[in-house]
Amino acid sequence: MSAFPTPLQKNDPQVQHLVAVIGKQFAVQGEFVGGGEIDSGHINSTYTGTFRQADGTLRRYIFQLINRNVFKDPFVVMHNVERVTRHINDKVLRVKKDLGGQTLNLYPARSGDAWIEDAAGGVWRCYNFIEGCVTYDIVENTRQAYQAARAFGSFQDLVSDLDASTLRETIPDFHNTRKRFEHLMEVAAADPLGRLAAVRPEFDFICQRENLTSVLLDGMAAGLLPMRVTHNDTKINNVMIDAETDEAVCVIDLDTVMPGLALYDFGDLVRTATSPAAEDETDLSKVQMQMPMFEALVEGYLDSAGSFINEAEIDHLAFAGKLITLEVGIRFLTDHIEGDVYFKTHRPNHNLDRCRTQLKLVELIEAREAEMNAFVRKVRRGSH
Ligand code: ADP
Ligand code: GN1
Ligand code: MG
Repeated sequence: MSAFPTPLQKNDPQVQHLVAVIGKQFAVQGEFVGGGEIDSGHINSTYTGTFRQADGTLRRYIFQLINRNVFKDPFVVMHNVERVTRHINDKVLRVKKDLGGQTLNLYPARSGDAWIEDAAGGVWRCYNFIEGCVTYDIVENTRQAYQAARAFGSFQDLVSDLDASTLRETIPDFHNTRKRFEHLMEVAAADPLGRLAAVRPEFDFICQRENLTSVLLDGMAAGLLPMRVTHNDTKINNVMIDAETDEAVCVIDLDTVMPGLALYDFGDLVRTATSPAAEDETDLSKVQMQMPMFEALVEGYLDSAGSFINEAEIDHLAFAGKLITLEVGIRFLTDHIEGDVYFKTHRPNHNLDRCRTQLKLVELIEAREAEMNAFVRKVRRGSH
């Protein structure tokens, strides 16, 4: 029996036990042979479980514990995820007549529900494991950037006819940058752990850019930027990329799919795909805004979303990259000052380190924004 290409299995007995206990409550077939933890996301707890089928082959599944601190109502999250996965699967099936590539599917619990609740009240779900693919925390080449952007544009297209009123808001005001800014002001005023003094430069950097936080909200209020059903968490490790061909196969992490601006999705791609440095890199000289990556994102996104997004949206593509990077910088700094209550952290000052890379990237985008806008204009002219 051949091993799987990605080394996900860890021999931690606690993880093995956990996955075995959770796994048997879902309608997955076969005998449990092992489990492992995946620690790339900042929010949920994600595990993989491998099961031997009657014919001897191995099949993997994802078991995920929804973060209840972040998602106050996990059943609302499950409602949306069920709606979205069903919509996409029905549509792909109608158009392609088979599920050809791979799409994300929920496996129900043996009880018939789409989730299980553990003894501690934790809500778990089970997905098919998207095989043959990897996720990248850092993009390696422009092909991956192009593919990821095209995949998120296609995703927006796929959910464009999903009745937004049937989706619930899983995190209120998720991308309301102005409210994120105001929340930072409140947390800084309270300064519960006395951390503000040491982060004055970062705090001041953000305050100097307060005027940016309302730009897209104003565009929305003026009717220039339409609300659409969007993904809202398009960081690069939320798209599964074929390990051999670098083709984007499937968009994952659907917990924040809800009405939003297309620009939030494009902006987060810029944030996570243009720099060769890790989000928590402490050597800030490694943070870069790589123009070829930005160009590939624009091309990939316009290839799939260009037919439905409007002129005002296109005009703000580069700006959205800057804004979402600033927004996530604001969120990391807020969490640092508040005492690391939201994002998972793995070392002291982890959120502060993350904040610093974001603010550095904002600065680099500012320095090249005119060039970025010129590229967008060039592509737009070419497509007319
Ligand atoms: P979080 O909300 O914590 O970011 P994700 O849903 O993004 O959780 O999952 C974390 C990681 O687990 C992803 O970046 C990806 O590497 C892996 N993963 C999640 N779902 C799947 C899946 N269906 N198939 C394969 N890997 C997955
Ligand atoms: C979180 O879940 P994950 O790791 O894909 C966060 C995003 C942030 C991102 C920063 C629900 O994304 O909003 O942009 O971290 N997700 C949630 O890396 O808050
Ligand atoms: Mg994720």
